[in-house]
Amino acid sequence: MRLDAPVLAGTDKLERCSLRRVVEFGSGVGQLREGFGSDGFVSPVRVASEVEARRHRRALEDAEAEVGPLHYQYKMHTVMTSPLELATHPAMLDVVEELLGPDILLYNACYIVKEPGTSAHVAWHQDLTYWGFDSDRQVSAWLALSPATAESGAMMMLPGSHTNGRLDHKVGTDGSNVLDNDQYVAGVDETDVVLCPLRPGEASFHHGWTLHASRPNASGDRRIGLNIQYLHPSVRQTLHDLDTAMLVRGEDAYGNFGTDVPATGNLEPRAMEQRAKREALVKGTYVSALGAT
Ligand SMILES: O=C(O)CCC(=O)C(=O)O
Repeated sequence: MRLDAPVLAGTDKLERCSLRRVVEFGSGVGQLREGFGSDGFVSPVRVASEVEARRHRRALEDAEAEVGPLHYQYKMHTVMTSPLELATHPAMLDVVEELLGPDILLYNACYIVKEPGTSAHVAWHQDLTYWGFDSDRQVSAWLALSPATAESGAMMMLPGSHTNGRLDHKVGTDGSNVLDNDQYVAGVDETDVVLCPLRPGEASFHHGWTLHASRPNASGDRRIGLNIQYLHPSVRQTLHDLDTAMLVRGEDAYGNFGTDVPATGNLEPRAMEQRAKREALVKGTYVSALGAT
């Protein structure tokens, strides 16, 4: 495993850090906006109950039993009703509305699964570096479907890093970095890192320039999250004219994206074929967007 950054002092420090910034939805939307504006993320926010989260985990695992691993596959909300339901959950959209405004496009929903006892990890990176968008009116959500803890490799965020804009990314050759091009930001100072532990059904929300990463899963359970990206409709794709999204709240006065079709069933072959085509297009453009060394 290569993380290209100093080793953290220990999980105690991480857990203490995380307690400084507990935000419960309902404690005041101003607080959400304020935390997001100053830190570049808010966490944890309860979006679904643990019972609901268990049901959604089962939906994923039933699908995996049918078609194999679904880790890091794009636009899963176009082929399965469970991620669509979560990505359009009113509690989820209420938070996104506070952060992005009343008009919301759903761009992507993608499971990120770190199996127990593997070296899979996520290196320090910024999301917006490689999506090709012309603006940062975007929010990333990460909804836990199993416990995300210090042991299982919960996400770590660097508060305030979103104010520095785009940082240089390198492209590595480490197969255990979950990211598509093994991209990473080198030499991140982890002194002020905040761990974002989540119970099933809780979510974190981060800005596209926020530096974030996660360690391997050393627990006995799978660490499963649904990663969801939302955009303001004014955002434009600069790499090509073929990108798609789905209006999930408010209005789209811009028409910058083609339309993703929401899943009406599970793993329906035509929808799966379309999803695979979209994924090939998106992933094919990332390398040029990355402009990494
Ligand atoms: O799943 C992880 O640990 C990292 C996810 C991530 O990079 C993201 O949600 O943007």
